[in-house]
Amino acid sequence: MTRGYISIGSNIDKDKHVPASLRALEQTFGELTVSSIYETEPVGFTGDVFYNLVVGFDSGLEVKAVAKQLRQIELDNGRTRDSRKFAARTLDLDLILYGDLIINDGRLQIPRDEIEHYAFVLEPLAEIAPALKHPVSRLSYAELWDKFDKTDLKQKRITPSWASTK
Ligand code: PH2
Ligand code: MG
Repeated sequence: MTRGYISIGSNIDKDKHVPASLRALEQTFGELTVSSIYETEPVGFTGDVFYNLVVGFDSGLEVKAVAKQLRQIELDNGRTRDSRKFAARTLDLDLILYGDLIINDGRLQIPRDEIEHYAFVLEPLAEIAPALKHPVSRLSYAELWDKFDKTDLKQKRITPSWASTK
């Protein structure tokens, strides 16, 4: 089994798409480790706020098969073919880590650069996997988050009503 981490983002109907994605991921991979939900300002464009979170899972699948499952869950949740990076989206599931795998083949980038660049990925990852080490820098996610420039940080943990009994 390999331990993987997925970054989840939604800024369209997010109170529907985020819980639906959690149910689908649980059906696909079994028990998940789920971070808090962070309400974050869009990075790179102007628009509605996002929910962002990170989940950990275990899988015996090959990495490409995992990526394929995630694309299917996105499509099942209203994701359209507009693949512009800086645009509103119903559901974005990014595989950010898969064990210590390092891959960059034009389609898959693991570990994703976003881990080190975006607080909306790093803070929830550091919350659920503080001692885990980045496969390239070998720094833990707690260390990376500690060093992260938090000037003008525009995100906060929230508890949507659907998550309050978790
Ligand atoms: N995703 C992007 C671009 N900008 N901003 C926030 N706050 N959250 C995201 O998930 C996000 C973003 C591209 O995937
Ligand atoms: Mg993304």
